[in-house]
Amino acid sequence: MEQQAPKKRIFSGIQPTGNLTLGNYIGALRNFGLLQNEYDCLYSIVDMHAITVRQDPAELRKACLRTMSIFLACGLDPEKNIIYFQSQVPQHAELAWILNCFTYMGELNRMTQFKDKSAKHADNINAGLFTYPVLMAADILLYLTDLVPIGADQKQHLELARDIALRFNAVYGDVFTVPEGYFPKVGARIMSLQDPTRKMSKSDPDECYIAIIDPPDVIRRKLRRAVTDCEATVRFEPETRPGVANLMSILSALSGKSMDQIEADFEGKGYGQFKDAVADCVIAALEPIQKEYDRINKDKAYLESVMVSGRERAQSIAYRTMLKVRKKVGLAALKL
Ligand code: ATP
Ligand code: LTN
Repeated sequence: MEQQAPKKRIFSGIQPTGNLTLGNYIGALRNFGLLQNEYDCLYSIVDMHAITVRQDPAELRKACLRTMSIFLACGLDPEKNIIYFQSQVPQHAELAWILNCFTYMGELNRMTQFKDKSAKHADNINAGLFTYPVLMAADILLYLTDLVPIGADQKQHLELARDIALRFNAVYGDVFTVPEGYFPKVGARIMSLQDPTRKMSKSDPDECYIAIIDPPDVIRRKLRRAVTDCEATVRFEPETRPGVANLMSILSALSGKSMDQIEADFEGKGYGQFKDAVADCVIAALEPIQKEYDRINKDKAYLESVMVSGRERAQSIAYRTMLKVRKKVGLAALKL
């Protein structure tokens, strides 16, 4: 009998900070569900990354469960995918330390997310914020990941993870798989509704983003107030008219329509009609997810069972990789 080739592995992570946004959905989460039949997937709620900025402990715990509920509400099947909390698999921290010793200060200094976040949190520029990309590299490399579905903002971090893997492999032989990125064709970078030159981020003020669990009237209000320009024509000109281009990207990503089609549909129509159409489309796309979310987020016993099984399955892969890494590097053997 012909043997089936093993499935390729996917890994991605989302921080449990605040409420997940439409940007997280279009840029990352939506693709997770599309990949679950073809690949062997791990999706992690990266709570250790979240504490690189100060978090309220009770709120962080709730946000972790909310994030897991959203993963499930978006259609991720916990049998097919390993869904788990990063901090419950200690090998992430262990590998991050080792990879720190294979990463240069100069590389970390170039990371634009570090620059942005240190400007945002000037009173707390901690070492964890600086080495954040190394923990992300550890997340990915720990599972010998082939493919990483992410938004465009994470491209630089993924490049670094690849460089670290190649550097490690050059010294110790083929230990890590060198991962590739998987980016959506449209919507890899959804922009803030209030400042369309910056990415939509869940840690920005509320009116800048649409949360996946925002009620329909809030979604409509936020979109009506989204910053555009005074041209009043629906044309895709991202350089000069980023606000309208962003709304068109949202519409295109969710409806599957091309930019040309959208331009034609709104020929001679004003921004009011256009924004309402975007709102209709967003509300319709999020409605089934919100319904599922309300049901799942109440079911704490179910969430607990997903958490335990995810943790165990992730740990068993992580443990095997670490045995190999520790041996290669020359660390003391673990006696079990
Ligand atoms: P924070 O504001 O707390 O830093 P965030 O909104 O940037 O968070 P993350 O948890 O860091 O969200 O990102 C999760 C995933 O969502 C990543 O793959 C990231 O690339 C993607 N993503 C985040 N924001 C956007 C966006 N505006 N457009 C497209 N993809 C995005
Ligand atoms: N750094 C990412 C979140 C993240 C991640 C990962 C994404 C942490 N570890 C591993 C993909 C793979 C972010 O800030 N969006």
